Amino acid sequence: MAGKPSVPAVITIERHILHEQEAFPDASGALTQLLYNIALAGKLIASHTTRAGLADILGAAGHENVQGEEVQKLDVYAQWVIYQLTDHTGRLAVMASEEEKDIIPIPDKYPKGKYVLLFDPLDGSSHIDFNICGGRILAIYRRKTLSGPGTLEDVLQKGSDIVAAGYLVYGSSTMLVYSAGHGVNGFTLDPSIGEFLLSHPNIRIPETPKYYSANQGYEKYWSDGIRRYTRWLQGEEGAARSLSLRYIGSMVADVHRTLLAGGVFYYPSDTKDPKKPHGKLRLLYEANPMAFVIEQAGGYASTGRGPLRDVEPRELHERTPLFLGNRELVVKAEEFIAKYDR
Ligand code: FBP
Repeated sequence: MAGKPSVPAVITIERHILHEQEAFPDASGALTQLLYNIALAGKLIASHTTRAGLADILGAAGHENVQGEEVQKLDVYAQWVIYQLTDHTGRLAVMASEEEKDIIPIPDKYPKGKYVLLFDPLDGSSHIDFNICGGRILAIYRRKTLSGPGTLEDVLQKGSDIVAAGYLVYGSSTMLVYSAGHGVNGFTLDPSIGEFLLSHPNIRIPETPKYYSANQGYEKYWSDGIRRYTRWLQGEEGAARSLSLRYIGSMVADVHRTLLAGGVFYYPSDTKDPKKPHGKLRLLYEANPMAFVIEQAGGYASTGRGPLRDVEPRELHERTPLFLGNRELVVKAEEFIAKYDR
């Protein structure tokens, strides 16, 4: 093309997704379109979170979810947007959400597709009231059942079967970070044109970790192995170095920082709440998708006793202990737990 201007290439998320699809000549394009639906949902939600203080979208919606947690107005909106943008496309067999008690069927009037969408519509939603970033987490699987409406069997899949996963973080800028199994890429929403543009190509977790991230306010409820591991991260227990602590309490934000700066994020099991012996984070909607992204970027994710993505899910809303980040740091957690928490 004559007279090409000397400006950096503008790579929209559509261009990137289509480029990735080229690697699969037999691809139907359904995954491509589904990822594009998810990006569009991200823009709609961002248009609300960025104006949250002005629009009647802050605060509680006045009812509790299946986890017994107070549902935020933004949770309801985010859930509705994702459903509205994906229920009629013929790309999904079934969905499931952290906010919904049961699986979310595709309406009878719409065709059923080959993919399954699991999502946490707005993680850390309670933080948005304080202008602290929240985000959305999602994972896509291929259905296991042959045809017709998807079932629980299609939803209860191991993290190792994930086809694509990612998250949106609604922070100083809105970013979409995802992987379809060929590395991790980050896109920033340019509000002036309303488009996600490639800003962080081929993200790799830095070899030199910088931060550890956990809610140390719960330390007294942690096992001996996890307390010693935390002291090791602080430079004790024979450690060669110490890491600095960063904890926002919004998983998307804490994991995003861990991915870009290196380190470890962990939410272990604890004795704080006998009803939650396996920690707080949900295996299907939070732990597995983030584990897939971190491992696609060269890191590792564990329950503390082994690879997280090998866990066979038994229930829709089961919780799991989670350690993810630089492999050497997560393996060290496994060592401390194996040595002190028999
Ligand atoms: P929600 O999905 O209900 O928002 O809860 C998840 C979460 O907010 C995570 O984002 C975060 O990592 C964790 O809970 C914080 O929990 P705690 O306040 O116990 O440290």
